[in-house]
Amino acid sequence: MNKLFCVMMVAVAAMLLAAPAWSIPWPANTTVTWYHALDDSAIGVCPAGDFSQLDVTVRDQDNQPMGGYPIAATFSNALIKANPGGGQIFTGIADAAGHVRIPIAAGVDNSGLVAIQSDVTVTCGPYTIKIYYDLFVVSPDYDASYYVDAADYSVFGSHWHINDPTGMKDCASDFSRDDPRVENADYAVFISHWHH
Ligand SMILES: [Ca+2]
Ligand SMILES: [Ca+2]
Repeated sequence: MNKLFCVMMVAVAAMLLAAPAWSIPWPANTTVTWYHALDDSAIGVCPAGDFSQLDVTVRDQDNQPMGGYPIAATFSNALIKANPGGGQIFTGIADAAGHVRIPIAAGVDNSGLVAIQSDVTVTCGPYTIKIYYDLFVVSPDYDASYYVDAADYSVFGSHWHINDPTGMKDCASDFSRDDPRVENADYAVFISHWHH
């Protein structure tokens, strides 16, 4: 082994020893929750992004916040349409504390009585940190026109006083979920998003 090679190997070893460990999102130190979910199985989305929002605090293996990292929520169901653009990916950047709250500004192209379902994959850069399966997703913007107006009101009216179709909290207009019927509490939620 020649002398130059030995010197290079020593230099490389020194660099590796000095290099900081990669920071990766650590499941036990990272939290992913829904802010203003309807319940454990359902979220609501609105073109203005002020219905359910994804709340993420990402910390690494040393419990240090991963500030500045891109966070993304990708929905599997193409009937969910982001405002603007119509895609299914919603993004944010973690702040210095590793936290970001991502508005899901979207409509859902579904005028039917039964709510659609979607998987939601949450990533931090290249790392998947959470997957929600078969989440119910409802919206007062039933035609994904990115505006809640009379056309949407007529769909809501067509669901009025109907029970959840299968008794599994899956009606597309059951926004409040305290009562399985579409009733006053659901109307109050719908109208709070009027002209959004
Ligand atoms: Ca609409
Ligand atoms: Ca209800």
